[in-house]
Amino acid sequence: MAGRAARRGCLGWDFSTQQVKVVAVDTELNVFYEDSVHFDRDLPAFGTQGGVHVHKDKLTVTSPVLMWVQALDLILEKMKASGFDFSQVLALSGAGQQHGSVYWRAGASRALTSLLPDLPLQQQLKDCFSISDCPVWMDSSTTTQCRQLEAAVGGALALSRLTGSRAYERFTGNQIAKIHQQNPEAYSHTERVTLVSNFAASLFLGSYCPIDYSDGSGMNLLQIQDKVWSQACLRACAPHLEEKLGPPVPSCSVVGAVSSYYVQRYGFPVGCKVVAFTGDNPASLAAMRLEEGDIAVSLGTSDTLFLWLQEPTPALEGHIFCNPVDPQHYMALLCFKNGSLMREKIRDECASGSWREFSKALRSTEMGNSGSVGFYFDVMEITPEICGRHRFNAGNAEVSAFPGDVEIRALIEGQFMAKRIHAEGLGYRVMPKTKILATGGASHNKDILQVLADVFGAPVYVTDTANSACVGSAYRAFHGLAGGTGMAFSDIVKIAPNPKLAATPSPGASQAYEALLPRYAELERRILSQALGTLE
Ligand code: XUL
Repeated sequence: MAGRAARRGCLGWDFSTQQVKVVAVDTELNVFYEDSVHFDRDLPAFGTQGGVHVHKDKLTVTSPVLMWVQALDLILEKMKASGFDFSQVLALSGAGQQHGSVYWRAGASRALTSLLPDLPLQQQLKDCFSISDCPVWMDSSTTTQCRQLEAAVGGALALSRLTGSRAYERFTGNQIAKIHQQNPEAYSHTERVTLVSNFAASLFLGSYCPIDYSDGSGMNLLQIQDKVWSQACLRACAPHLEEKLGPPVPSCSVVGAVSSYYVQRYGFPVGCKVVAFTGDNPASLAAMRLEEGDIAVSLGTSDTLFLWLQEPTPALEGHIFCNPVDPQHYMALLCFKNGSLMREKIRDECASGSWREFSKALRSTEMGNSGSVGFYFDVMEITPEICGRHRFNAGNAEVSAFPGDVEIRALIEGQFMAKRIHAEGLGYRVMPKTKILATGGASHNKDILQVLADVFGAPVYVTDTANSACVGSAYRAFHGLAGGTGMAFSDIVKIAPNPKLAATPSPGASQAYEALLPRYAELERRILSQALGTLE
């Protein structure tokens, strides 16, 4: 314990949907302490499932704000009880589930700035919120507000060009608009609206912490190019919103020092720096140490892509956020719903449920699948909005079935071609130095990763992303400590362990996919227009 207690380092927090987590990372960038408080299990009085309450309409999803406050009390007490030496903490930062919002009642600022060290936070902040159940990212009850916002700024694409995304139900501007429309009294009694990320940072600061550019990009309110609130969007959502949000700041800003509450109650050093908190996805990008031209592919239940972009072209799909580690640049997030479940289905149908057989099929078929192309969307896909299975032979004629091994390759090539095409649609370009970082269940399968390397023409590395939002936050704390904006994040994190190389493009890969990629894109357009009924 003594050895552990003496390590100097930074804390990285994650206020996620199901739990609050923390890691401590030392100056060599090794994680030396982790802890968590699980909402359902450790705070059962709030009666959440998976950290949330799904309301009767099935669309409204909220979390009690005091559960988050109490979770912070609990985790700090756990750390103290385990002998964690807070006096060695140089700086801290954190992440929050994106899009969720917290409504601070008029007068809350006073309570926040005058916290008494002998009482838990929860006791002192219990009357500080004008809305007790905060809308979170799983909420999809704001379709009306989304349409209103898009109409107010000239349509979905105009909104996307301005804010990085078309209107999405979970995005905070639409959530705020709903609260203002349905609960105007609570809204008018709100002095500050924060995201989950800067709510958590405010608890540490003992005063309101600004929203950072990166998480602020998930609100449909921030002009991502100019980094200022869009007056048109603010006006469309709710009155007096600009003063309730406060000005946004670069994600690597040092926003202040921890409140004396933490110094006196837990022994944090006086002046321990707080670096702006951000969203969990931006924090994960920092943990993976993505750089310009890199792409991270999480192969899970659904597949997610994170891209580093220099010049984004916002579209009707996907999200562009300001980059959390470099304020000049951007990141994009793309979600593909048909991920592992679809791969498992085809494995069961065509490879007797065996990954070994599945891999064998990938090895025994050729890059480009002799022209056979397939789309496999058993559930309505998000990117693009297509449903069903569609197979095409080399002559672009739709066919009803493929032999098993062709089906397997068509599925995996199709999934990765879709990722490349839609990433390119947002302005992404493969560069000579591009790395692909793969994570998630399917990243353990070398043959699947080989197809990924071939389709993108770039090497694939595997990386462990357990606790990535926390670890990325701790890295960001080191970055802020070293000067933030004036210092390259990559220089700070270069000593962190490198990901493992798993696959390099096969000879001839770029030729094989050069022609296939535009064909895939064209067939996708064909299916989409058929679905829309615009083809005779
Ligand atoms: C991203 C999103 C989720 C949450 C999960 O747009 O809604 O990934 O950030 O915590």
